[in-house]
Amino acid sequence: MADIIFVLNGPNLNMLGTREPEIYGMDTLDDIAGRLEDKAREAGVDIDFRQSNHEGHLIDWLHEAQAAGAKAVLLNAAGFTHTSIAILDAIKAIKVPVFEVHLSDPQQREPFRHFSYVGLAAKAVFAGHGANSYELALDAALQL
Ligand code: DHK
Repeated sequence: MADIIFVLNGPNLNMLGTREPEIYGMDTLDDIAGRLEDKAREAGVDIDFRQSNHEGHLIDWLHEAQAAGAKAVLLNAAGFTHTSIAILDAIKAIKVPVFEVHLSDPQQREPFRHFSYVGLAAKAVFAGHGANSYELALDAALQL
């Protein structure tokens, strides 16, 4: 069976393409998923790509990644990045390496985005490269 990598997306990322395009770009989440799937297929890896606006779904899916034997998780927890101790705890509760992903660079934005709970447990952070941040994170995950 092929290795699997989970790609988990948090709140408002379903709005990509029309959501503040000057910050997040014009790509939709489906565009991003398609590119990741193409890249993963070349490497013989499966992608399980999901989005939810609900914190608990992201936590359940982090647990599920471990149960499914996922090789890595790419996580854009979006706004929960900066608020969720529960998501931090979920990352710490699993052994699967989690790569933090952001389209924008939160360090260059409002001060309330500078702190990341996810970053306290993430293996690496890929931010500020638009949709390409996901592909850079996938490259890193594929090298594990
Ligand atoms: C996405 C969001 O929705 C914001 O809440 C984060 C992140 C940044 C991104 O750039 O992908 O602050």
